[in-house]
Amino acid sequence: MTTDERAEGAATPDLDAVVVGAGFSGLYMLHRLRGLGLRVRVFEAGGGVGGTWFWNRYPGARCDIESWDYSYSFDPELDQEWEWTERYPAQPEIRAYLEHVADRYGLREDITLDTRVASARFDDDTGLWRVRTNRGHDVTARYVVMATGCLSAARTPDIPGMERFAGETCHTGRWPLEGVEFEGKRVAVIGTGSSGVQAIPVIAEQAAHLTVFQRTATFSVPARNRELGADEKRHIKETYPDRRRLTRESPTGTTVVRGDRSATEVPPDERRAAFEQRWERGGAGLPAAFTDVLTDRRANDAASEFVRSKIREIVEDPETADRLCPRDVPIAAKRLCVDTGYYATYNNEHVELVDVRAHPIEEITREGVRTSEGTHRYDVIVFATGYDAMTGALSRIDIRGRHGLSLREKWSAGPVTYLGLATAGFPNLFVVAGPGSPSVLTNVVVSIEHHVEWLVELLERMDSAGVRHVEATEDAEVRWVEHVNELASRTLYPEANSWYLGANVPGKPRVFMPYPGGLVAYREACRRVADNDYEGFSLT
Ligand code: N01
Repeated sequence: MTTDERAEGAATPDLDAVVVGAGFSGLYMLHRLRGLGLRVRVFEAGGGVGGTWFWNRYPGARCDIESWDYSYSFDPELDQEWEWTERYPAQPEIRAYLEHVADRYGLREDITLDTRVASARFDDDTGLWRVRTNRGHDVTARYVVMATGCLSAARTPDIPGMERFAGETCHTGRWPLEGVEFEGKRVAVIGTGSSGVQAIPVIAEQAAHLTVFQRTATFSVPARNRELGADEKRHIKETYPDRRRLTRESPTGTTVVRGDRSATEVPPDERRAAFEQRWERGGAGLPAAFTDVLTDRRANDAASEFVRSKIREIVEDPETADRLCPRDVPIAAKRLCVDTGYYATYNNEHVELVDVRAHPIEEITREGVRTSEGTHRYDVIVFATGYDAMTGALSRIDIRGRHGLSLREKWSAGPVTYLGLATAGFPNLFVVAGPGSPSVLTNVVVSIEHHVEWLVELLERMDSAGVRHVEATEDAEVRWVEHVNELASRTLYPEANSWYLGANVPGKPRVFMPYPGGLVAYREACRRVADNDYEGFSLT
C-alpha cells in the first residue's frame, strides 16, 4: 500500500465512531454523535440496553440516588413525559427508563447487542482504530468511545473449590436473567457492600436459612424509600428546571442539601441532632450534614459513632451488633450503603452473620462453604463481592494505541489519564466517566452528561478546524494524576481499603482512581482546557 493509498484509506473508515457499551453513557453518546451526523455503532455485551441496570437484577437492586436526580437532563420533554414512581428507583424501573430512551430517540438501529468488544487497535499507518468483537465484527473507525462503566467488571473471588459446589452460584452484578429461586432454601451471601446490603433483607424474606459472610463491617443508612404520590410527582416535574440547575452546580451532582459548618465547631447535642435529622430523612446525605466529615478525623468519628449507636439500637443481639459495627473504616471513605431493613434483618432467627476475618473461608465444597470453624451447607451461594472497578472493563479489552502500546501495560502501576477522558499514546480514544474523573463520587448520570457534551464539543471543533487526531500529552496526564492524588491526600478516602483504591482486587496497584475535588471544580478544569485551545491535548 502506498502512502497515498493509506491516506485515502484513512479518509474512509467503516464508521466514524465505535461506542463500547449501551448504558447511560453509551446511549447518550450515540444520541449526540448522531446529532453531529456521524456514523456510529454501539457494541453492547448485554442482551439489552441499560449497562449496569441490565445486569444488576438481584433482589432489592435499586439506585441510592433519588430518581428525580438519577436521570438524563438533556431534554426537558423527556423530564415531563417520564414518571418515576418511587423516591429510589428499583432496577426494573431504571431499565424501563433506559429502554424508553433507546426507543424515543430511535437508538436501537445503531446498537449491536450480545456482542463484546475483544480488541481495539490503533493503526499507525491509517490513523484509524480497528475494533474486533467476540462475534466476528471487524470494523475501522476514526473514534472509539469507551462507555464501559466504572462498575461493570464483576469480580468473584478466587476461593478454592468453586467448581465443586453442587448448588447454584450467582454474582449480583451478573444476575441470571431467569432469576434465582430462594424460597425454602439455605442461602449464603458473601459480601456486605451496597449490593449485599440491598439483597440480604430481600433474600432473608424468602430463604429458609441465610448466612451472611462479612469480611469488613459496613456503614449503612436507611433509604426510607417511598412511593411518590400524585402531588409529589407533579411538583417534581414543575421544579425540574431548578433541580437540573442545582445538580449541575452541586459538587456531587445531586439536590442533597449540604451543611455549611464544621462538625467540630458545634456542640455534641447539636451535632447529634443534625445527624439524627438526616438519618430520619433517609438516604446517603448523612455525611453532608457537615463540611468536614470526609476530611477531619474528629468530624468523621462523630458521624461514625452516630451510625454505630444506631446499629446497637436496631440489632437485638449485642454480639451480632458488635460484629456489624465498622471500626477500622472512616464512614463514607468507602461508599456509604443505603438500605431498607439491613441491620434489622439480623434480628431474624434464620439469619446468621459469620465474620470471615475471625473464621476465614477456606474452600467451597460440594455441599457449601468451609470456614476455619466447620462446613456450612447451602443450596445457593450469592457473591456480592463487587467489581474490578474503574479499570476492569477497560483492561479486559485488548486496547492498543500508537506503536502497539498496550493500555493494560501502560496502566500496570495504576490508571493514567488526562481529566479522566483520554490517555497519551491512544489518539481519538475517549473514556466516559473514566478513572481520574469525578464519576463514582458523584451522581454518575450528571457526570456522564458532562463528559459526553464536552467530548461532542471537542469533536465538533476538531472537525471544523480540520484536526484528525486528538491525544492527551504525557505531561498533562502526569500533572493531572498528581493533582488527583494531592486532592485525595487531603481527605480520609485513602484510609479505607476500598475499590476506589483498587484495594479489593489482589495485586491491583493502590491508587486513588476517581477525582475527589467535586463536579464544580472538575467542570471548571474541563472548561479551562477547552477555552485554552484544548491545552494538554495535542491536535494534529
Ligand atoms: O461491591 P463492594 P458492591 N471474601 O466492593 C466482600 C455501586 N452500587 O457490588 O470490604 C469475603 O462494595 C467485600 O469485603 P471487603 C456502589 O458504588 C450501588 O456491593 O473488601 N468477602 C465487600 O463487603 C458500590 O460501592 C448500588 O473486606 C469478600 C463486598 O464483598 C459499588 O457498586 C447498589 C471477598 C464487596 O463490596 C460496589 O458495590 C450496588 C472475599 N474473598 C452497587 N471479596 C446502589 O445504587 C470481596 N468481599 C444502591
